[in-house]
Amino acid sequence: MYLEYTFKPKLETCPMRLTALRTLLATAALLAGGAASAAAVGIFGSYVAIDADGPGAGGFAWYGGTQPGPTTGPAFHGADLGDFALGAAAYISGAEVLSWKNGGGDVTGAVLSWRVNGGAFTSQAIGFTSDLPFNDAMGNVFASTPGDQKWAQLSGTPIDFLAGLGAGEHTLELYWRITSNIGERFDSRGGANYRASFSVLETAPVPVSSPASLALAGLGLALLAAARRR
Ligand SMILES: [Ca+2]
Repeated sequence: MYLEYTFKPKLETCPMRLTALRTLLATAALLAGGAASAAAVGIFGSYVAIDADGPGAGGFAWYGGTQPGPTTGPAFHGADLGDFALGAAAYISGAEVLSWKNGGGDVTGAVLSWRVNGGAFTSQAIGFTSDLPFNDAMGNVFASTPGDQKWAQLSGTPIDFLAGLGAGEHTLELYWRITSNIGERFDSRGGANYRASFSVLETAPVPVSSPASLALAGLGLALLAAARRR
């Protein structure tokens, strides 16, 4: 009762204090509203294209970093890019970044950074492609959120990520980032980056289902049978 008695009269008898409180609350609300509409940018989609046979006739395949969906492709992180012959070429043939912006934020560029087996990253600019509407690498359509942009013109392609590699297990590691008027924003799995593995073989891998390999297998069996008959 004592607390109630001392507290209530103070507020009721001090209109100046109430006015100050209301002003403070209004100011706080204004600041909160200002913060909500402050400049912001980010990445909501990221992809990389791998052309596994390099200059060969085979095309590229898209792998996803951040995939906004609903249609998605294979994740780059954790992917096995396959076995390659020593001296062969395999390309990073494209990359894509989907960016968003609001409140005065302005995205000024996109970048793919990659490296094999650690060491220094090589950075390639990804040039601007389109404002809304656009499709992403998986064919998803984006048409409704003002400020969304697509970046898909990867500089320096094709990038031969097998160049100079010896036989063995290797890791292709990469991340995407955007530059903006309020700094860089990364798509890098929190700094851990996206990593895919692949092998370089001493000799050319022979597809087991090819007619040539079946013929060789047949010849081997014939030789084995001939040897057993001796
Ligand atoms: Ca190719």
